[in-house]
Amino acid sequence: MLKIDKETFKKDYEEKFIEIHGKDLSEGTDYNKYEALASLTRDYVVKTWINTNKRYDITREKQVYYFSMEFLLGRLLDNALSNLGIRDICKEALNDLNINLDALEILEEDQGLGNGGLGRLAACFLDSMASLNIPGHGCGIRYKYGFFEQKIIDGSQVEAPDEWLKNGNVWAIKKSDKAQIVKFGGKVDMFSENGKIKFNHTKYEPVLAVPYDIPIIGYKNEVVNTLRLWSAEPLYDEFDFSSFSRGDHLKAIEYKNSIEAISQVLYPDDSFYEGKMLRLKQQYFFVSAGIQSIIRHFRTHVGSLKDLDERIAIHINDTHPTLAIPELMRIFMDEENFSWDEAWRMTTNIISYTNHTILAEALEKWPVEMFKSLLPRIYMIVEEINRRFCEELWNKYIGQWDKISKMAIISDGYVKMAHLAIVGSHSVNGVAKLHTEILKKQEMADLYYFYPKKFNNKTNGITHRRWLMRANPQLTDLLKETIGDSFIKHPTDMEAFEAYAGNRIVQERLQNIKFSNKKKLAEYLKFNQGISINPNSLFDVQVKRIHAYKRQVLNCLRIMELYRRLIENPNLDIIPRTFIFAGKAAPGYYLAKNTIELINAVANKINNDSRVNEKIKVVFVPNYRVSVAEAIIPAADLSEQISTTTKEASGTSNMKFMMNGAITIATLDGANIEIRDEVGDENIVIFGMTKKEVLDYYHKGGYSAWDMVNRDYRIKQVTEDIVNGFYCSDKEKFKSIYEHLITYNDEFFVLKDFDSYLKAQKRVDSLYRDSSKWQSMCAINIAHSGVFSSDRTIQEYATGIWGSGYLYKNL
Ligand code: 26W
Repeated sequence: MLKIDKETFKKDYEEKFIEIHGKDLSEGTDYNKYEALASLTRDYVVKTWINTNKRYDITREKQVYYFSMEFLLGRLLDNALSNLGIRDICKEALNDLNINLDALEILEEDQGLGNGGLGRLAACFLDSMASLNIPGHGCGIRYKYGFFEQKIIDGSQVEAPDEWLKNGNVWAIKKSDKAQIVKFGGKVDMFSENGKIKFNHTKYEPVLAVPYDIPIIGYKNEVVNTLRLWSAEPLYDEFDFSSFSRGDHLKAIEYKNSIEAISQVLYPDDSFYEGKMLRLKQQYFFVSAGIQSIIRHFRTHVGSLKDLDERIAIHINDTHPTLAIPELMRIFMDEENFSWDEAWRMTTNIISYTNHTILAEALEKWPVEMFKSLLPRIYMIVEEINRRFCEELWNKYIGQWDKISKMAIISDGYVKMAHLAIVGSHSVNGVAKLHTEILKKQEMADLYYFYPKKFNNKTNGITHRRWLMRANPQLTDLLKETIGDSFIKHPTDMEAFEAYAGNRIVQERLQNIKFSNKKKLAEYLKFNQGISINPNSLFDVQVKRIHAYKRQVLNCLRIMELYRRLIENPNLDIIPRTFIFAGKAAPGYYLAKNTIELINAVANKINNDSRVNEKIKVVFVPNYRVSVAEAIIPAADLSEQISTTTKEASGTSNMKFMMNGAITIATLDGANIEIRDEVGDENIVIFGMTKKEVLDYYHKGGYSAWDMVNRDYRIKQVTEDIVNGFYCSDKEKFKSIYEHLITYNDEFFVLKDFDSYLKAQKRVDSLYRDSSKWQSMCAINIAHSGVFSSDRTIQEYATGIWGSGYLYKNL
């Protein structure tokens, strides 16, 4: 922990301000003040950062590298101050200077280099690794434009670029001396040297990969790990200009643009794969740069690469960084002269892989021709991995050609990345129990039976430091007052809070804390959207990416049904509710964008109908991101986790809501099942189809959306309301939603689950009426949320997969 007193801090801050702005503090804008504070905080971090790295070099403990296309960090200032243990001193010091720390913190742009769950998980994992003294670092891409900014204009999503770097970024330090060269295209010739086959790669396009390092600060433990993000720059020295006429500077500019494009944008597709060459280029770009820099580091600090697999572990976050496997093979063989067998042994020992989705449309497979032309040497290696793997398969499954071609890495003209990831790693994990079961028994069954020992489960988690301690300081204080502060280091100690579930004073405190968070959110929405909501109503929240399988449409349909009932009977006795939605749709995903339009049209109609306004309101909060989640989640009473059973690999917002004392209404999908197991059936509201019912329909058919419409007048009414002009004079407007439900037979069983969902919502109403009962349920949820801290998850990865984190602790 950093030791600093208030006066020193004040002096440092004032000096820093003058140094970077060249003017007096009194002349500064709030943003100037934020910049000075962030910059000073970074200075404080740097010393510990250097020391951590030195220590790692001395102790030589195993280093973990978490490779991910996405890191959704959010804001960093508060996190840095809290983890350094100087936030209180800083707050007081700034107060003396008439500066409000909270007001400065919200000026920081979110670092939003991720789409959703997978990217945020990577960020939580970095936080946990640093806080648990695990030498674990991130490796990814420094996109110039992060995930797009969502604006809602006339009820529709409009995308604007996220220019998160426009005011610079104090956290990242550019390390030009650690730049690497990544080679694309060209040709590869084989030749023989001293009886060994060698490869000569020529006429390639060189790209300079320049790292920007971001400190990842452990919680009050003197550990600062590194997130290294790579940026693409042209490399004129190496470029072969001979084919251009002299002075053809247009070509040079074209070259520059094409290189810079590599780290320009984050693909805004979540769970939907498109075979875009640029994405494959991004993948190889950061993987190759990352691995080269790791190897270079070990060459300089350790010398020999022999037994590198005992010194490092590389984890690949979904298949996106799978090229790490052939890239390691290439370096071991072509540059370090290891034999195939030795290179393969080390590579598979080093690599481990997490699968995050079973949606078929999300599984990456690259056309062979594209792969080969972009990465000729890497393709040769993948081909050889595939050849050897198929040979093993032939020996085991004699004559079963269909099975073998289904399992192969290369088949039907594609390279299947999940297969490569499974064959080339020692561990394959799913992210919740059900998901892992489905991976093993359904999606990857053949590969599972071939490699049963590789497969394992690691249920996701979230960092309680950000999602509880930062997002909900009042609840944190209540926990400290009641059960002490051991839960900060040992989050499962929160279980002790269960003893207070029946305590009336604690129940009242919980209610007050929730009310205060709701009031804050209401003020935020009033300020940003000009909408008034009632903090005394039940806040019913669904915030996540907009996707058909997550079923925002189901949520919307039941609001439409309730609205119909309220019009018919304005005295209907219901708990007043505010329905809150937020989430981005992939720009090319028409149905998802249409869903946003439907929600906004429903909101528009309901919010302007004075007959029902005292009872219901609908809000769509634009531009959902980490900082918005931090404002919404602690204010939620009800957490909507209503995906079609089997489709949500885990979910992580479900855990964030639970930790903040919301009650979950959920299908038995993803980690909802484990939440149910933790809190018991009486403290969660479960509804919907079972896994077996869903799988049976998918395999055997027999489901009819029309039957649902004909059997249930409410379903008939709400589906008609989508297209009869009730919400929008343009009857065609929501046609795609209607067709998805009816014409295309409701792929995600929205109508099938409708009745059960309505009944569950009714149960929510009656539970909420008994305030004491409700608060005790909230307390039990909070008490059991500790196992969903990413500290638990990371401990499981460290001991079960990476074999890391021992050495330092035993010193
Ligand atoms: C190639 C396009 C693409 C992009 C992103 C395919 C797949 C993805 C991700 C794997 C999607 C994703 O974020 N999955 C989510 O991962 C979370 C963390 O494990 C889970 O909690 C969510 O259930 C899962 O949808």
